Amino acid sequence: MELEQVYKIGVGGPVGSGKTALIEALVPVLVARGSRPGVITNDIYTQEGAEHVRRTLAGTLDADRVVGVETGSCPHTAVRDDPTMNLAAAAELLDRFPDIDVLLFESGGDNLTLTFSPLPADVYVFVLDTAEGEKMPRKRGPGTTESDLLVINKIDIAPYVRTDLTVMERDARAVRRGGPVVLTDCLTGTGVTAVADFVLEHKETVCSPVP
Ligand SMILES: Nc1nc2c(ncn2[C@@H]2O[C@H](COP(=O)(O)OP(=O)(O)OP(=O)(O)O)[C@@H](O)[C@H]2O)c(=O)[nH]1
Ligand SMILES: [Mg+2]
Repeated sequence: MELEQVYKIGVGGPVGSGKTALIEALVPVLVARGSRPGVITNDIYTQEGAEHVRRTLAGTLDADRVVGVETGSCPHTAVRDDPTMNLAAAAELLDRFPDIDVLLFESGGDNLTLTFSPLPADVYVFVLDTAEGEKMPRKRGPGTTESDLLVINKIDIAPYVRTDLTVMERDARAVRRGGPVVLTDCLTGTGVTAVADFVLEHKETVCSPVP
């Protein structure tokens, strides 16, 4: 399949919020629903994300369908300002596995300002987590307000980090003016079905042929 025809999911968010964990929880659901995914991770100097995904998804996703991009600079630039490295990695992955119909791009973890270039993302999922504090949505970074879907992850540890989940969710919905928000625990899979529902519904809109 050509890159233009493949449904592309961009996953961004602050360092350690659970982007990799979300992909690792989401891919088995997508596979169970008939998708044939490939994964591209971004880290500054390493393949940490890709190696983690390969280990966790062993038995579900062929390790060769996971590619690590080493951005060498601020990871934002590689998915927003100049996505050339990601597009090249995707084209090479599709050459090897032409059956891939969904590509997940994980941005390197950074801050609240990330947005994705539309080239590697037909749908943009931004991941916050409860340990960052319940004020995070109120800071209104573009990732929080402009993403297609906001995920608030690590709901399991909210009580231990004194985050009031009700407040965090309420503020997230308010700054997104009603835009979708899903609460997850990506280690147990809570909420991940709702993320899969959202991205697959979105796919129908994005990938339906122009009349
Ligand atoms: N308790 C809990 N821990 C989580 C959850 N999701 C991820 N973690 C843990 O949080 C840490 C960071 O998760 P990652 O998935 O690596 O986060 P990331 O956003 O990909 O990190 P970077 O790519 O380095 O920015 C790991 O130790 C995960 O096991 C969750 O829902 N609950
Ligand atoms: Mg990661």
